[in-house]
Amino acid sequence: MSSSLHTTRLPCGNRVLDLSSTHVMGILNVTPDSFSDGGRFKGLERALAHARGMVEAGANLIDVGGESTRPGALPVSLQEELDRVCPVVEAIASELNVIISVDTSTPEVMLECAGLGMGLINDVRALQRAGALEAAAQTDAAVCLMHMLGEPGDMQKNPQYTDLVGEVTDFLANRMLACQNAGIDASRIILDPGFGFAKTHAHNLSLFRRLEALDALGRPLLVGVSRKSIVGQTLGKPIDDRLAGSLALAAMAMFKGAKILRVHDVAETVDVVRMIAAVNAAE
Ligand code: YH5
Repeated sequence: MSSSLHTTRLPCGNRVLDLSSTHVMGILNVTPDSFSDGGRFKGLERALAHARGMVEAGANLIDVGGESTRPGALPVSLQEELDRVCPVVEAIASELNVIISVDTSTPEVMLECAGLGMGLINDVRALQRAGALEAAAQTDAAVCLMHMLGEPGDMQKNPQYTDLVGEVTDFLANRMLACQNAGIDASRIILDPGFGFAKTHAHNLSLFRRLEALDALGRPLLVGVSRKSIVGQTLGKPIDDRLAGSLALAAMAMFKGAKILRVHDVAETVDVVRMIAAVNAAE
């Protein structure tokens, strides 16, 4: 297990995340496919029930996302993203004891959700959209900066690196600097190599193998590999058959020092985390 130099508490709005242990972040999609039938109210009820289940299963964070980052997904208007995400954030904040992460690149969504109980801004574009740094700086939420090149629509066309780990590290270091220049203290930041974002299968595997190299940046790491193609391409299995592969990577990520695991299968991943923690705590 790698040692951590960073401090052990991450301020997340009105909550604090203790970084001396590893946490599970449950994924809550609020994209149209997730409320295709039944309309908005049914969608909200269903989202809340899903969030409730994940918290009962041991998730300490819920990641609410209203914009699909799937290649080929249609862009979402500001109003649509607000309409999808805000009611869910508000409902979770009023009912559940959990840190609410919002998967967004949109400054207006960041500002609106900050007032509704958001504790973490999870931006796959690392606050590169116009106004995003300034918006995040106006909140007291933590910020997850993720590595990606290009946009979700074109990122997988032909990703190339001469020094993958070096380039991911430099990108994240530069975004941390941009944050600090905008008034976002490093103590609020967590980092993510962005598995599946502008990376081939070989890139994903070698980046995962060398995850510890990102410790040089001095900030806690979030890892999101649940059900992703890193598992699917290795095992040749469809999305619904990727649980065991995802759990193997969750265990490895924890060993490599990751502090937050972003996953679909919360109960199973929490078992992995608890089991490893028990062995690590033994005499
Ligand atoms: C991430 O890694 N990922 S959305 C394809 C899949 C399964 C899952 C083909 N948001 C991340 O979860 N935020 C997403 O099967 C994220 N880190 C952070 N911080 C993509 C996703 C997925 C894609």
